Amino acid sequence: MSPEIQPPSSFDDTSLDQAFGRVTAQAREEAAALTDPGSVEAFRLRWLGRKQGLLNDVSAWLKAAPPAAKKSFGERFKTLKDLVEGLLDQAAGSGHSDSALAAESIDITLPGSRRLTGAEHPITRTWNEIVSVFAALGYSVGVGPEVETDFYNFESMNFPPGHPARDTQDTLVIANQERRPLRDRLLLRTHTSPVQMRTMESQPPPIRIVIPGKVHRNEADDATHSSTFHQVEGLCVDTNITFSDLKGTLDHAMKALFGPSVKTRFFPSFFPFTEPSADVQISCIFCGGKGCRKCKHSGWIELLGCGMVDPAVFAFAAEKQPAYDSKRISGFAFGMGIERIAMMKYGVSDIGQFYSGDMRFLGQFA
Ligand code: FA5
Repeated sequence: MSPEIQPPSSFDDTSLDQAFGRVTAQAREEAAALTDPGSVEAFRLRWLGRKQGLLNDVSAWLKAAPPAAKKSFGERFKTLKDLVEGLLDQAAGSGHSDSALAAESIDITLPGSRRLTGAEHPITRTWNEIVSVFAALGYSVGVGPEVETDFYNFESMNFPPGHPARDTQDTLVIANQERRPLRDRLLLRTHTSPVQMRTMESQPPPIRIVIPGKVHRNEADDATHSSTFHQVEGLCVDTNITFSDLKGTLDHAMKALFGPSVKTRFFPSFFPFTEPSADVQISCIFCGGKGCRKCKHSGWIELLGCGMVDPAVFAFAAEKQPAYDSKRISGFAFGMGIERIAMMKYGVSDIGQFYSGDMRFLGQFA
């Protein structure tokens, strides 16, 4: 028996009241000092613990009680036990006061808060559509760094140092690199084409890969140009790849993206890394080729660049992967602007809207 719990000197009402009064006062005093969950748990064990709780000691007094006193003892014991349990509930915070309950109440008549459904940004959606057209043709997907070396962005793509073709793709250059050799200097990539070289250096032919990504150019923003935009590059290298394969692949891709009635035509062009090179035009999807304001009354819209991989590019790849021998293999590459394609698909007339974050614009794609 705990020394703190003094049994009644006898079992008459006065002695019982005194004994239970002492225990009750002690329980109240201890409960008032409870501050944290640890002390509340200690209080529970001390008073209500199954084997050594103080209430067990109190109930043990009953053994010595004469039969006539058992009823009044039992009533006092029950009152004490209810009190200890009540004190414990209050200390544990389960006994909510009316004001606490009122503060937590919910007005179920108020309208609920609506969670808007998210949607893919139109650039992301177009990016995924283009990639899935090529994935269905067996192309895998590659990535490369946005901060690129001069070597991968220009030199290995057959833009020699000082070549005027570099002027067509001016960009931001990372500062304080004058001590480095030109080929190692870092810049923001101007196109996704450097990933052609990174891919070829890392694996021998055959290759069928599309490379979506962000690119940067030193260009004034206008309705159709942005200094940051997105491209999808494509590269296919194998034995006997011909210009017909290139035409067939891109004709299929344009039909998959814009509908089966779209026609394509290839115009001679120039890129340092392809020979021959071409610009691909599609029949105007707005007027069906009749001529309208959108196609400047030509019936055609220029959409992407392409060509057969230049042997000079294969020569750079062969430094690390000798299998890129232009006498034995050939390939084609293409690069398209995602924004231009999204503008066509969704009838967007100002490229800046894609980056505006304007929910009135973006909400149309939800
Ligand atoms: C290139 O960037 C070549 N690397 C593409 C290529 C790859 C050709 C492989 C041959 C083989 P070009 O500079 O034309 O090419 O850009 C390709 C596409 O990017 C353009 O057709 C256009 O759709 C888009 N584009 C170019 N500049 C911008 C710009 N400032 N804002 C938005 N889109 C642009």
